[in-house]
Amino acid sequence: MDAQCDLTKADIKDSDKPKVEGGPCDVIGENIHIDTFLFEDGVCKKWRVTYNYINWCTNEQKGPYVKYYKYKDDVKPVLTCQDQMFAANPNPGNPNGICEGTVNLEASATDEGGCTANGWLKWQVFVDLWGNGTTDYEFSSFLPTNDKNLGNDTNQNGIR
Ligand SMILES: [Ca+2]
Ligand SMILES: [Ca+2]
Ligand SMILES: [Ca+2]
Repeated sequence: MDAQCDLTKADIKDSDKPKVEGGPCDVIGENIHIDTFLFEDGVCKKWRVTYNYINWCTNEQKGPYVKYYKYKDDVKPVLTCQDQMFAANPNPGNPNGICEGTVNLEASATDEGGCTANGWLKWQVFVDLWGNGTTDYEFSSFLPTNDKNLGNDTNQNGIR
């Protein structure tokens, strides 16, 4: 079942609880225990709710019954970036032509929707040199941080 970022006993509807029946005059005691599990540094959460019941008239115990609740962040990050232009200068030593430039690509993103403001954002940048439809380089937070060599294909997906 889905839940909001905090799940307390008050949030559990009676209709979600296990059905425990006693006799007409019995007194049923209910014990609810909630365990919380964090995923992705707390952006997503899961709760294990354990129910135990005792019939105070007969001392009959029922349970434990276990139900799970979850909160999943389905909200996409919002990306902010602008078109950027960079100067290129003649370089006779460049084998592909005479001009060469250095580019510094910048973009930022924010992501609401999770249960914490301190979750991580992962990123990938694909570079298509010459704009010919083939991706020539990738840069990504999924790759090892010590992978600085433009010739390496560390994740072996065919893109250096
Ligand atoms: Ca999100
Ligand atoms: Ca290309
Ligand atoms: Ca690769």
